Amino acid sequence: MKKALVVSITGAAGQIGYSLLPRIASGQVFGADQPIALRLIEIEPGMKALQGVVMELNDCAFPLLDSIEATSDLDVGFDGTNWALLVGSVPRKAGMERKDLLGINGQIFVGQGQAIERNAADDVRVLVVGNPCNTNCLIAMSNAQSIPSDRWFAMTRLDENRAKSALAEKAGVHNRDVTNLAIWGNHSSTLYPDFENALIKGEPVSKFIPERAWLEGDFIKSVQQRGAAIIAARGLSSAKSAAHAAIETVQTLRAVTPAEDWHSVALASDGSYGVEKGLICSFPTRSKGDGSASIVQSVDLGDFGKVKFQQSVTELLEEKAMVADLLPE
Ligand code: NAX
Repeated sequence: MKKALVVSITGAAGQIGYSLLPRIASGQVFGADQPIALRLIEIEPGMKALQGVVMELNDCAFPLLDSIEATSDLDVGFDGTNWALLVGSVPRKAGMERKDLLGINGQIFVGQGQAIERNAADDVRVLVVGNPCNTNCLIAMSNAQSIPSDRWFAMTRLDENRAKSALAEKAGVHNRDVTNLAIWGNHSSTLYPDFENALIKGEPVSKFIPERAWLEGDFIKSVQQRGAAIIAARGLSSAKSAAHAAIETVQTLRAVTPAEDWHSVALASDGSYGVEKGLICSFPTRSKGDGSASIVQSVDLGDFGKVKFQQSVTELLEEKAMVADLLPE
């Protein structure tokens, strides 16, 4: 048997955690021969619900699940962690400004970044899901400076999947026929789903969907607002699709991306496309299968895409400025 891989998950008693945990424990994410040690992290008020989640995981009797640690102590939760999935955060409440949300969650990610730095395994990888995920990731990364910046990611895969599904439906093709769909920028209502470089059956999207006005208008809006549409329909925010996207993000980082395709994840900019170095921004990326990703170069965004991307990068810079006091030099 291989040594157990330590996977830490914050917000483990939440909705996304509930969908995510059985899939990790069953071997779907890290492989059918990879034992898993789960470290489930919650804040005190979530600990009782977390005990229930642990009981259910035990009742699944997963052959690959070596151990479960349920804790509100970050040093215990990130002890020896190989993969830290930072899902928990405080949701935006009525009347709360974006700046307030950034400040409240920012404090959480300072502590989590520091605890990861103190406790994680040498090969740790971190995926931030909790919103605002790009800036939360920036804060955690900035507070864990001994961990290389290429280990930190924020999730935009759900936006990629939403965009693919919307294009497939409009074009009357299967989701798998849509490839090379990159999300550029922030995971927020400014994100840019790049329909100009996406392909359907290997051909430009415009061949299947000639209505440029729909692509520039309703399509982009529907991807940007999909989270709100799910809340309106379900009364709860996206959870199953978010958990699935987190799983696909990890799987993609651990596999070689086919040379002709790419996937979206937000990662520390290396200065590509004029984005400030270190800003956690979503790009088209490929992985070599080693748990890292590199930004695909020379994608031509076109005039429309450049404007949209710039708007989202500007928002990321504004968010960064709002949390400047949480970012050590
Ligand atoms: P829930 O409110 O169901 O669960 C969140 C859990 O996090 C709660 O159990 C809470 O007690 C816990 N928590 C809060 N602060 C914590 C802390 N400091 N340490 C540990 N646990 C903490 O939310 P859920 O639906 O699971 O969503 C989780 C996060 O994912 C939210 O921030 C949400 O906005 C974000 N999302 C991000 C998406 C993305 O694409 N990046 C999409 C889905 C989702 O909206």
